[in-house]
Amino acid sequence: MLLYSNALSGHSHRVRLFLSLINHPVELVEVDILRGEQKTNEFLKMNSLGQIPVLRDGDVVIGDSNAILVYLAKKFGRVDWLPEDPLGAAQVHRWLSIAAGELAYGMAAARRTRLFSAKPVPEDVISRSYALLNVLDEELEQRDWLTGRLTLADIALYTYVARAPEGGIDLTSYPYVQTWLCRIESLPHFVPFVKTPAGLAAA
Ligand SMILES: N[C@@H](CCC(=O)N[C@@H](CS)C(=O)NCC(=O)O)C(=O)O
Repeated sequence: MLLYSNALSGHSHRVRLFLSLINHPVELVEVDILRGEQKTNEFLKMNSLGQIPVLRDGDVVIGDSNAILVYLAKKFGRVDWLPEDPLGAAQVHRWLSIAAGELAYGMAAARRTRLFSAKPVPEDVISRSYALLNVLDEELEQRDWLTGRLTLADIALYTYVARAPEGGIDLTSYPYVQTWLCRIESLPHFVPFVKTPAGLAAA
């Protein structure tokens, strides 16, 4: 199994984290996204959107971090991570949508702006980030895990919430979010995501 990824990519880390937690080996292929390796003709044949991560599993090639998480859970029959009952499945998919929506255009975008551009983080990105943090903190006050038990939902949200301070988003007023991050970091086989200079300066 090969994972085309980049060490600075939270979407890539999401997949690496899940593979590590289920103790499945993967070979990482580093894609230099700053030099545009994800836009070469060869790469576009794997993912026409020209994005990482991409998983290659024999003849199977899948782009999109959340799609890869679903593939892996299904392939390994891990109904603990992706329940099959209608409500359990819907609860996980709700958070996968939030990861691809409010999280991607909020905390992930804030970090990307601070890391890769000299421009300030736009106001709408900041307000979207705090709106999601308010929702997360309220929900995590009621339960330890996003859907009530540890699932792909927690994995999909973890990385960019953990590194929100790198985008200038302050987590100190969100105690339940912080406890949830620690809970994930305490799992056996947890692999950390890189801390960038922007994050270290913010810490
Ligand atoms: N929805 C995609 C988003 C992936 C994404 O935004 N990847 C970024 C790196 S974190 C990327 O490939 N950026 C380079 C580009 O878009 O050219 C997923 O979940 O995998």
